[in-house]
Amino acid sequence: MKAQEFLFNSHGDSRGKLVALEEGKEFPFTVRRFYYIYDTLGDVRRGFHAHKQLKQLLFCPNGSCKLHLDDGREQREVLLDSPDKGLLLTGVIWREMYDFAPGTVLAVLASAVYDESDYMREYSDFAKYVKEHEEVYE
Ligand code: T46
Repeated sequence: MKAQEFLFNSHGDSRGKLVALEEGKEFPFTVRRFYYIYDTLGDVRRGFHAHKQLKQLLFCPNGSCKLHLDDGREQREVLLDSPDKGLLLTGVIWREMYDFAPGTVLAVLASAVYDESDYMREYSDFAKYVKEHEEVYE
């Protein structure tokens, strides 16, 4: 699966901590968009889509949430529960976000501006697309 969980380098001292995210280091694309999700409810899932081209780096600067990932072959659950944990998504991956703790902010660096035509919001469309583009996994 083209999904990678990793820890950011956190520069800590007696004043607190600082994380820097750089193109070519923490993410392999130019950032064209930044967005964040907040005021979520613990028992409300969201997402339910896959992207055709978009690459993203996700992290929670505050709070925590889980992600259900599915690339059509493998499924995985990821927990983002610390500001220094990142999740890099570079493949065609169905995602659902859930179990949001109160006060969570889910932040996303993205490789393209918003384009609804890049979304597959029906699981059947995603499954068909993955079958038709199997070479993306090779
Ligand atoms: C993703 C997950 C992690 C915009 O107008 N511009 C934007 O850049 C975005 C991201 C959304 N919107 C609009 C489209 C919808 O009317 O905001 C509304 C909520 O978006 P959506 O239902 O797609 O939100 P999520 O939480 O299901 O998914 C979002 C991102 O859309 C998606 O790229 O990977 O967060």
